[in-house]
Amino acid sequence: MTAQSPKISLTRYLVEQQRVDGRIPSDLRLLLEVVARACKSISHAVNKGALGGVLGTAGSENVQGEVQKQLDIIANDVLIEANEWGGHLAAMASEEMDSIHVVPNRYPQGEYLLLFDPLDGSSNIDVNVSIGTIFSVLRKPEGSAPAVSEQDFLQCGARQVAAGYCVYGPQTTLVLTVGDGVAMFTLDREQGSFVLTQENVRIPEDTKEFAINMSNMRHWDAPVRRYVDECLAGQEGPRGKDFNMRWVASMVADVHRILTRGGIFLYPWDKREPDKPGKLRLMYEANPMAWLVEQAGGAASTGRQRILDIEPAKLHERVSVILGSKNEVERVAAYHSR
Ligand code: P6P
Repeated sequence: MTAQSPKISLTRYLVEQQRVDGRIPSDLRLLLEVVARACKSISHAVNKGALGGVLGTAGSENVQGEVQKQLDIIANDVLIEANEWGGHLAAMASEEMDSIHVVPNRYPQGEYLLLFDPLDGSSNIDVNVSIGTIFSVLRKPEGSAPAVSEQDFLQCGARQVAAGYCVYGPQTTLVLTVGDGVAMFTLDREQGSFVLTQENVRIPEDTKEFAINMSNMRHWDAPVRRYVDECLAGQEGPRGKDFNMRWVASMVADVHRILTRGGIFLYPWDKREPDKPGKLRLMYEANPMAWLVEQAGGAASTGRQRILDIEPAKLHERVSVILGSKNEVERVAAYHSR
């Protein structure tokens, strides 16, 4: 993409993609454009920071038992309100809501199900570090009852029809896949629209950069411990090369870096809460990120299975996440199989 080439808006990109292979029916195009507009509103609220009186906690907890930030709730409300009226959705599910939100009877219902983490990385909001919105789109299952239910959402990640995130950082960038590669759109604040800035995103199969919260090292399982120890051993160790480490503690920021320059991200199961398979949520964090990474030539595993193959049992279930540069993810998976 050169500076002289015409600016391709998100709308034009979606229309032209629809012409190519019919992958984006008009209702799905409307859904994606509405989500993008909601992300613009969220970006505006986030960018105000202290000036908008929106920092700090809301004095409540979400279904995960986590303290909610004011912006968590604002972002959730923006996405709900933006997506209710369009007739493209049957229901929505959010990290910030215990149960699904069915489109009210005063609006027509559509065939799509939208899941989202409205503002991932909340712990970074008050310290001005990049955060983001993550979303996943499923179809309401064929032959399901007219009344949409939570059961309709329990589909493996391989059945997503669209997935993406919007990162609120130095730029506000929307990253999207509908199953034909990954495209990135940067918000042009002068025009107020998302403009295509990269397509056919590819993750290098090898990397020298890993992302993990090192403070949990004593709690990790042996395969993860072995992998990280070998990275830390560097040139003189079994990997024969030095590694760099990053940990933003905002999945959207870490994944955006990996999509941009490669790397491996690990948030594995650990002994702190042995009954939980991991910290991150399958339906609206791991699945959309796993599809984006695979669509960019990377891999996404729990260490023992492909994330997109997991058949969910609960809407808010958690999962161990190892994703990024294909050869590194496969190495960690191999250590789990020994
Ligand atoms: P920790 C943010 O709360 C999040 O869900 C992800 O965005 C991030 O990767 C992870 O948790 C950070 O967790 O334990 O390092 O604070």
